[in-house]
Amino acid sequence: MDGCKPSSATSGFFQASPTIPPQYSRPGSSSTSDHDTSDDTVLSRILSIYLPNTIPSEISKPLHDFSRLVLHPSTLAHTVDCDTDVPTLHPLTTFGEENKTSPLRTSEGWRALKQIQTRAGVVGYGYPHLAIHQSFNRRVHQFATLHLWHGSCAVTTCPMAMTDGAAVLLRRHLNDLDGDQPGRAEVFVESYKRLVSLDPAYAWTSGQWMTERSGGSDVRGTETVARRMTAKEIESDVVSGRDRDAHGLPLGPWLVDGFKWFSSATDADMAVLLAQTSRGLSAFYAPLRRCVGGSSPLGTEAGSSESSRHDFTSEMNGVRLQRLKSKLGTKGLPTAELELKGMRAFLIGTEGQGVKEISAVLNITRLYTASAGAGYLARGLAVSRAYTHVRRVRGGQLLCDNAQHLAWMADESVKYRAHTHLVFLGVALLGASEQGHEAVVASTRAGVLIPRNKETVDTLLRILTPVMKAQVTLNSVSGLRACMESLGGVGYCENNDDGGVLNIARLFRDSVVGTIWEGTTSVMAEDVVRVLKNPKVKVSVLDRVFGAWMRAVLAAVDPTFSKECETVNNRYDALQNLVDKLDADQLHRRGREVLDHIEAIACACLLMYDASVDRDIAAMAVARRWIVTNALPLDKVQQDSSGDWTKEVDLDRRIYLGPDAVSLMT
Ligand code: UCC
Ligand code: FAD
Repeated sequence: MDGCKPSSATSGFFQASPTIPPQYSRPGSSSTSDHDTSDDTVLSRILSIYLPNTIPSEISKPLHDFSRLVLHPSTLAHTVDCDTDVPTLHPLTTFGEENKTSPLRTSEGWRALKQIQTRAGVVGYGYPHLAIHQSFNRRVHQFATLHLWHGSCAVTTCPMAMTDGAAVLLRRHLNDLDGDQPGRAEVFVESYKRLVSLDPAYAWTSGQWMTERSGGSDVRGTETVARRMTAKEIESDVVSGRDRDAHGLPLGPWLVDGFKWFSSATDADMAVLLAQTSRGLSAFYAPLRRCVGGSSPLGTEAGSSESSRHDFTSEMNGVRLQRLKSKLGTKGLPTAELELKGMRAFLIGTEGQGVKEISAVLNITRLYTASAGAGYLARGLAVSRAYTHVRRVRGGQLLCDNAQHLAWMADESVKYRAHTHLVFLGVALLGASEQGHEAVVASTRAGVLIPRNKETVDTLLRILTPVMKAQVTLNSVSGLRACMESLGGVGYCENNDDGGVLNIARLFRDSVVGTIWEGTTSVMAEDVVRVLKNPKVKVSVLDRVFGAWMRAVLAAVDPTFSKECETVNNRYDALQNLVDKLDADQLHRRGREVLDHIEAIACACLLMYDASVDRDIAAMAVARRWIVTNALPLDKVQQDSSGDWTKEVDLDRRIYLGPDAVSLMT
C-alpha cells in the first residue's frame, strides 16, 4: 500500500450524490431529453393512451410544474418534518381538565403538505373545476398528479383518499331532502363543496371510521351505537349555544356513542362512520368540531381545517382522543383511538344499509391505496436509477453498465410498469363511469380499454379494484425492498440529511400498511369472490365482463403478440375453470389465486396494448417479459386439488399450525 494515503473523515473517497430528475416533463419543454419526455416513461405513455394525442397544456403544464415542486427542497423539508416531528396528544388542560379544544398537535410540515396537495388538485381535479375537465378524463389528470405526489407527500394523501371517498358518497345524497333530519340538505351540499375545493382556506378533509376492537375486516360486531336525540336534548343544545358545528352549520339529530380503534384522519373536519341503530349497521356523517356556547362560528375566511384545529371557540364534537398509535411507518399521520360520547351526527341514506353506503368510500380509498403503491415504487426506482449513474463497482464500472444489476432491476421495473398500467385502467374506468364513455375516449387511444356500457364499466371496475389494491401494494413492498438493496447499505438508512429525497426506507415503511388498511389482501380476495360468485347474478360476471374485456383488448394488439395472446387465453381458461368449478367457500380459500390470475391477465393485456401503439422496443419487451414471468399458467393452478376440499383444508392446518391443531370450525 506504499504511496497510498489513508482516508479520514474529511479526505479520501466520497460518493457523489445522485440527482433525481423530475418524473414528468411537458413534451417540447427545454428539459425534455431527446429520447423521452420524462424520467418515468410509463407515466407519459399512459397519459398518451387516456388523454388526447396532444396532451392539452392545461394538463401537461401543471403536471410539469408539479413534478418539479415535489422535488423542491422546501417541499422535501416538510416531508422530513412529517416523518420526524410526529403528532402528539395533549389530552388535559394545564389544570387537569379534559382538553376539548385542541388535544392534537401535528407538525408544521404535515399542515403545509396538506395545503400544497389541496391547491394541486389531488382531490379537486377529480371534480369539474376546469373547463377542460368536462371534455377529458379528469380522473386521469387527478391521479397523474397524485402519482407524482406520492413519493414526497408523507402520506398526507391518506386523509385525501377518504375526503374523495366522502365526496363521492355525499354526491349520491345531494338531492336528499331534510326529511326528519333538519339541516341535512344544507350540510351535505356545503360539505361536498368543501371536500372537493381547491382552496386550502375553504377545503375540508374527511375521516372514515369503521374499525373497532371487535374487528376491522368484519364490521358486523360494531359496538358503536347511534340513537335519535330527544326533543329535550336538542333544546338543551340550542339553549347552551352548542347546536352548530364549528362553521355554523346545523348538527344532526342523532347521538353516537362508542369506540373507534383506528382513526387516521384525526385532524379532519368531518367523518363518515358506521354505528348500530335499531335497524342494523348504518352510515353517519359527523363534523369533528362544534361551537361552544356564545362563540361566533368560524366564517369561510377563517374556516380552514388548519385554523380550526387551533381555534378555541370550538370544541370536539363528542370525540375524545384516547391514544395515538405507535406505527412502523406513516409517522406524520395522526392515527388515533377515539372514544365517542354524545357525538351529534346525520344519518346517511337508509338505516341498516351502512356497509353498502360506506362501500362508496371504500372503493375510492382502495384505488388511492393502489395508486400509492405504484407511486412509492416510482420514487424508489427513480432513486435506484439515479444511483446507477454515480456508483462504481467491480473496480470502476458504473452500476448502469453492470449487466446483472440491470437484469435484476429491469425485472422490478417491468412489475412497476404493469401495475401502474393496472392502476390507471381503474382510474380511467372511474372517470368513464362518472363522465360517460364518449367524454373520456373521444380523440384518445383508450377506446377498446373502456367498455361502452356504463354497467359494464362499473362491474369491471368493481372486479379490478380489489385486485389492484391487493397486488399493487404487495409488489410495492417487495419492489421498495429491492430498491433499498440496489443502493447497498445506504439504501437501508434513513437518508434525511440531504433533503430526504434519497430516503427509500421511509417509502418502504409507509408502503407496508397498504397491504392492511382499506381491507387486507385476504379481504380483497374475498371481495372479488363476492362479485364473481354473487348468487343474485345468474350469468357469469367473469366471462361477460372480464373475459369480454380481455378478448376485446387481445383482438386489438399487434399481430406479433399472437403467441403471447395464446398464453393469456390459457391463463384465462385456468381462471374460468377455478371460478366455475368451485363453490363460493372453496373459491374463498383459493381467493389469492384468483387475484393472481386477474392481475396477470389484465396487466398482460394492458402492456401489449401499450406496446402496440408504437411498437416501442422497450414496451414490447416489457409486455413479453411480464407474460413469461407472470402470465404462464401456474403449476399450482394446473394441479387440481384432490376434489375433497375439507382434506385440503386439514392439510393446510397441519402445515401451518402443526399436527395437534384442532379445528374449531363447526
Ligand atoms: O382502513 C381504513 C383507512 C385507512 C387510511 C386509508 C387511506 C388510503 C390512502 C391511500 C393513499 C396513501 S378505513 C377501514 C377500511 N375497512 C375496510 O376496508 C373493511 C374491510 N372489510 C370489508 O371490506 C368487508 O368485505 C365488508 C366490511 C365490506 C363486509 O361487510 P358485510 O356486511 O359482511 O358484507 P356483505 O353482507 O357481503 O355486503 C353487504 C352489501 C352487499 O350488497 P347487497 O346487499 O346488495 O348484496 C355487498 O355486495 O355491501 C356490498 N358491498 C360492496 N359494494 C360490500 N363490499 C362492497 C364494495 N367494496 N363495493 C360495493
Ligand atoms: P382483522 O380483521 O382481525 O384481521 C386479522 C387477520 O385475519 C388478517 O390477516 C386478515 O386478512 C384475516 N381475515 C380477516 N377476515 C378474513 C376473511 N374474511 N377471510 C380471510 N382472512 C380474513 N380503520 C378505520 O376504520 N379508519 C382509519 O382511519 C384507519 N386507519 C388505519 C391506519 C393504520 C396505520 C392502520 C394499520 C390501520 C388503520 N385502520 C383504520 C384499520 C384497518 O382498516 C384494519 O386494521 C384492517 O381493516 C384490518 O382489520 P383488523 O386490524 O381488525 O384485522
